[in-house]
Amino acid sequence: MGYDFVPLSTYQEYPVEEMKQRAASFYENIKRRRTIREFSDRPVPREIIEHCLLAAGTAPNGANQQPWHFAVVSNPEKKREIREAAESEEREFYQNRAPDEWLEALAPLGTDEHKPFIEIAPYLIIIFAQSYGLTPEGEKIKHYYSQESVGIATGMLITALHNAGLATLTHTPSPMNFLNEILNRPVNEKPFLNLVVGYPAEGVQVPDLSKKSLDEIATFT
Ligand code: IYR
Repeated sequence: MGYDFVPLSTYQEYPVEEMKQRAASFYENIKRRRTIREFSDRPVPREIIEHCLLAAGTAPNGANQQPWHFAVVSNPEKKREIREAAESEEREFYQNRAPDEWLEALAPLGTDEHKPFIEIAPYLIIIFAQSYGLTPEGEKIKHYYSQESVGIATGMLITALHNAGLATLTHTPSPMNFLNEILNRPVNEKPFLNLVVGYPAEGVQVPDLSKKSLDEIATFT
């Protein structure tokens, strides 16, 4: 009942010098990625989104269960519904739910409950994690490492979109269960992230922050 095993035919080795160059140039490219909070309404061809989703779908994941669903939203009416529901949760978050410590951590970013980008950006990709699977008969199938798997796929999606020349925002209104209702997703799927996708708004500014050094993030033994 297992898989057939076939020779690995897709792996590509590069000469060491080329590897060094590729590793360095990938870093030079990915370090240009910045989260933005203001988007242009310029349209983006759907084919680009499709290829980036296919890239995300290649992510390593628990038992190859591929426990994800990507709900791509471009419909203005749906975007409006999502904005309204998200802003209402965010209002509650900023006014009541968030502990002072959390608000203090967020203060340097200058975020608030207003989320106009949800309607302005050409695409929202709502990523759902399937906490369990369902057979056609409605029986539950246990999923393994679904959060980790979806996290990895999301990272690959963000990387693929950046590589294509698009900007993203990882938006996490909390709670997000309103997304199941608006997008008609089943109960075994839990919203993981709202990934806002498009071109940056003209003149957009980003916080002048820095990333930790290699010494701070890694040890070699
Ligand atoms: N979801 C809220 C709050 C928020 C939380 C974290 I952690 C951030 O890094 C950014 C925002 C919002 O989107 O405003």
